Amino acid sequence: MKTEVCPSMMCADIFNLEGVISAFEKCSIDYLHIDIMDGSFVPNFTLGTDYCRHIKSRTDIPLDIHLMVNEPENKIEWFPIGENDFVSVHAESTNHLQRALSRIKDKGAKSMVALNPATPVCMIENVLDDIDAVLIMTVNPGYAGQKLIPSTIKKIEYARQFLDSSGYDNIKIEVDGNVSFENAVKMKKAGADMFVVGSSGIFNKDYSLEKGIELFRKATD
Ligand code: S6P
Ligand code: MG
Repeated sequence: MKTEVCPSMMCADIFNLEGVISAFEKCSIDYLHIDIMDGSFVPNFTLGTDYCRHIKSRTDIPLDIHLMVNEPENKIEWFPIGENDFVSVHAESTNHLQRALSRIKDKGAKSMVALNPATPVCMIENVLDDIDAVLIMTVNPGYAGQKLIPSTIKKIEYARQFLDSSGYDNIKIEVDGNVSFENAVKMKKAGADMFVVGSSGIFNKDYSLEKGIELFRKATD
């Protein structure tokens, strides 16, 4: 599958969002990854519904909304989403995973299940018909700037094999957490398709976003 680059907007310069989005448009970025945290499912607060609305009114780049909130099934309708957008919900965040996924589909968007590093891949076994992608967290969610949990590389490999052997080779794998150029090469080899790039990837004060994206694409080609 084609490598898709999804910059993490929580790492973007909040005082220059216009410049950041223009740079991403110029580079034809695939998705804008937007982290939503509720201070309960994860120990932090980040971006919210108004932020998504503003971004959506400014650009046609599809959104990749990562919900790190409890009971996401009751919050999906708060977000401005359409057919090109992805929404991910954590398997650990709800007793009603299938309901949450079908609510995303009801809004016409693409659905994704996110798995914390300790959550096994088998959690998706009974929702394969309800998803377009699996998000393998390669750090524990909550913060940018963390170190990769090494066992997650094997987990990506396992997830790819599991999906392919179950007849779901159309389901993409996204990776999120310490997706540096070096780690991205390993993740790509293991079977990742969508890469959330943050402070260890393209948001780097040593070069521009455009340069960072160019280097990232070269590294994962
Ligand atoms: C973490 C969040 C992520 C981060 C991203 C940051 O809970 O889901 O999307 O924003 O991982 O990237 P980095 O390179 O700083 O780890
Ligand atoms: Mg994220």
